[in-house]
Amino acid sequence: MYFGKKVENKNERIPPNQHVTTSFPVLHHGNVPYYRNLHEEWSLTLFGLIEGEEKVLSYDDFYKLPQANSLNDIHCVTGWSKLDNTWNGVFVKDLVRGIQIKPEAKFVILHAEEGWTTNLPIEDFLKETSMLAHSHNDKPLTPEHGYPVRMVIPHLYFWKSAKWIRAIEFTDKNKPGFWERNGYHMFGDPFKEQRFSWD
Ligand SMILES: Nc1nc2c(c(=O)[nH]1)N[C@H]1C(S)=C(S)[C@@H](COP(=O)(O)O)O[C@H]1N2
Ligand SMILES: [Mo]
Repeated sequence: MYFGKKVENKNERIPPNQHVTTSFPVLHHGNVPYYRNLHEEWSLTLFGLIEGEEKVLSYDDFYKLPQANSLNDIHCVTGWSKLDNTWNGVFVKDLVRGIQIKPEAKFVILHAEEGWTTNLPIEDFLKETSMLAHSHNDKPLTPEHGYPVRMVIPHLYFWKSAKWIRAIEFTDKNKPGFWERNGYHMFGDPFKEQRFSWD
């Protein structure tokens, strides 16, 4: 199943002041993690405003969730856009099927390796196009691009798409993440050019 807009005129898909690249730039703060044994070194924790205990998924648990494909465009706040990306992984709606999110949860904080975080409203996290991806264009993610699992939130600037994701926090407060504390926008809609906090 492919999600994503099939707009004939590609120009309509390019947000203002973005240029299209066919390469796949690597952008992040901090170090690339290298895992030797995913079963021992990787897990994904869902915590915060959910009913019951926090939920910890192992690498195997994650791969047992319904697997899907998604097709979309990505837009980096530094100015590049990359069209027609295929991702394989688990849609957020399938990830959260087994948990009960409390109604007070209005925001989500994505936690990655080394304490890196990003924040977004819960409805954007739960959008049908939001995915936890393990592959890009039919190949497993490379360590630089987020192996083993990264977030893909295609409708927001790509800094919201946490690489090396390790936990998802459901919260009632919109706590700024790493780039949001460093001057980037709390929401980050590329079509409204919400790059910096003052935009
Ligand atoms: N964990 C983590 N995820 C991150 C970042 C980061 O610094 N750390 N940078 C973000 C930014 S600014 C961008 S543009 C994309 C880049 O993803 P790519 O390197 O796969 O192109 O990752 C996002 N996810
Ligand atoms: Mo970015």
